[in-house]
Amino acid sequence: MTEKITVALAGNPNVGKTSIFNAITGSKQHVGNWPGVTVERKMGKRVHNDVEMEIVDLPGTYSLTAYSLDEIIARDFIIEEKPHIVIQVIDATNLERNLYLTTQLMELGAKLVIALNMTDLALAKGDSIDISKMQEYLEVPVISTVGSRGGGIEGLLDAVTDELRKTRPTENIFTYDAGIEKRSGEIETILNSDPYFAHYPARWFSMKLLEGDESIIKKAVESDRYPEIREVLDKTDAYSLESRIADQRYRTIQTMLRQVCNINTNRLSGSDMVDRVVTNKYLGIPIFLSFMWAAFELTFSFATPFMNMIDVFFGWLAEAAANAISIPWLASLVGEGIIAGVGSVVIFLPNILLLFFMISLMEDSGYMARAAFIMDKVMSRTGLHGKSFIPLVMGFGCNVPAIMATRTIEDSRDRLVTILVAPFISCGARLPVYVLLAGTFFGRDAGLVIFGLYALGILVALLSARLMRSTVIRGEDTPFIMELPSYKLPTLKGSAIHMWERGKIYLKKAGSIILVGVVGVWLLASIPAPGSGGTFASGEIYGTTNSVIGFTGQLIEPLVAPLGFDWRIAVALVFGVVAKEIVVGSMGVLYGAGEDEESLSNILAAGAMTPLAGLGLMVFTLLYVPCFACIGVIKRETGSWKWTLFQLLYGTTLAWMLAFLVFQVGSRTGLLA
Ligand SMILES: Nc1nc2c(ncn2[C@@H]2O[C@H](COP(=O)(O)OP(=O)(O)OP(=O)(O)O)[C@@H](O)[C@H]2O)c(=O)[nH]1
Ligand SMILES: [Mg+2]
Repeated sequence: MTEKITVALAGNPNVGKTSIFNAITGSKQHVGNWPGVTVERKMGKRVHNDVEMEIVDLPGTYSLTAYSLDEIIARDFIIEEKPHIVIQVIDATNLERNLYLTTQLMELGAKLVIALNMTDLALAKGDSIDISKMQEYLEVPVISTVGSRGGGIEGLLDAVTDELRKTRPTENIFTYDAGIEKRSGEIETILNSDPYFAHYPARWFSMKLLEGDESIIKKAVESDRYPEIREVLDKTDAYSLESRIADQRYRTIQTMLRQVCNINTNRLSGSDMVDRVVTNKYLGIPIFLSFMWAAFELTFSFATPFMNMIDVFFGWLAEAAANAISIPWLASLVGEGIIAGVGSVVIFLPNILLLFFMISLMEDSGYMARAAFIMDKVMSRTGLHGKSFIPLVMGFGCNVPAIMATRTIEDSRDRLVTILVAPFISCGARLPVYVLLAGTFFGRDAGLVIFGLYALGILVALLSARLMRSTVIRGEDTPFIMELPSYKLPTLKGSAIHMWERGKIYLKKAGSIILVGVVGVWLLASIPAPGSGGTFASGEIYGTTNSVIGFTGQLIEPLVAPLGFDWRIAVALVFGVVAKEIVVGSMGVLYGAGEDEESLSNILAAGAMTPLAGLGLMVFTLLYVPCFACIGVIKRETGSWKWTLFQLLYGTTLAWMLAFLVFQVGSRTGLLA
């Protein structure tokens, strides 16, 4: 019979835990070169040496004293769920900082196996580490790994099963000065005599109390023995105690490192040299903006030939379907509904692939963390944190993980503001709307217009944060501290996988929710409105105001008429709340993109819409109500319907006002008219 165990992957942020998790379990969880990629625990399975392992990937944490939500998730898993084995992943290029967590895991009495990761980078830097000596010193197995390429994984799993067979617990090799040991001993005696504390190792618990860990003190307060514990704690000055403990841990680590490794310190690394340029006071922001601009220019221009190919394919498909199907309503469903609707969305697949390829390069190289660093100065003036910028940049892909990523923000007000403004960051689902409209109306400037919309999204997010920070969500600003990761050369394979995964999600969405959405629109566009008297899906009904959708669309049209939108756009925007791609899909259905095998873009360019309304529609789509998935995650992460509704109302009002401004200023000045 196979044995079943739980193995947790723990460690500092950005050390390669998820890379190792993926290598062990064959999953494709998100990996990125900045701290705070993983914000919830992820499970996977692997059988090795007849042992069935449930592997748990955890968010990164610097110590077992947790501050932000993601750290609390990691810490609670290790302390409360007590995994059979904890694999601590250590960044070999940053041993001292990483071993600090080791000291605490040892105190906790966890069965430890150390994965000494990024050994390739340590080697390239010229460091040498004596692994067997390190193993001897720490008295736990240390396995050298290269997580990103799956190196050393089998050896790591062997070490896990070996360790399982050993009965002796991991020994705590860390000791402190006599004063601390005496206090700790006194507290341990109290803890050991009270069953209330039996769930936690006494040594670890007492050290945490001495360090002044708030959540541990809270636990202790609930016990009857707390007055006695308090008495011991009061004998020493708590402030000096906390730093004394930290000092002594670092001293032990340094003593060990002196014997175990030889670190090359005199090289100014390539990372440092690049950083001098890209985080430069004057150059930083222009460099960031030009990267972004280049990304959208490429996304647009490079994709065009591929888009044309897809367009030709759907044109052919529509013709073939029209010839093959003789039942009129069915032909209309397939041609004007499904092919026109889904086709109008799938045509943007090349743009989506390119966008995600570019995002992946930014994420894996480590540039993203630099962007956060330079933006911190601008952002601190807006009342947002530099740390908020990473979640915001993640929003370029999708706002849902972006909102999840705010879990790394310690201050709850900072976090709330970031969640509320995150939907203004333009996500991949809005890209089809931009590519369609900018491509139709702005020709060669399309890339620039799209860049402008992304920039507008960032600007609105920052200004809104400023506004909220000084009105509804007031509070102290907290300082920004972030470790800059070293640059890593993104692998073509890694970026290609990332791109393909996102492409798959996009296609799946086109085949599911978008398909259902456009068929819904087609159906409502085919059913005669009450009193119009026509027949289902016939020419005089379909897509006109004699249909149910046209009839109701006309009722809401006055709401958007001041923005230059007609009822078709009003309807497309309503359906777009399900998923933003449906804005384009519904337009395809309602403007009759399937009828004469004409593409939606050509129909719009031929006069179905003015360039000005097109620009307004892009702005409106950027800012109005986010999609259902996003609304759901805002509710879950804020835990409040009130704030969720606030976001929806605020965004939609802003969208309306800005689109109104575009249309009114544009039509009065005659620009773009
Ligand atoms: N050169 C090199 N890069 C690695 C190695 N392991 C991981 N990486 C890279 O390091 C970065 C961080 O990897 P992740 O697996 O996301 O790290 P993590 O520990 O899960 O990070 P958080 O979830 O943010 O705590 C990514 O860019 C990886 O490609 C390694 O052994 N060598
Ligand atoms: Mg991770």
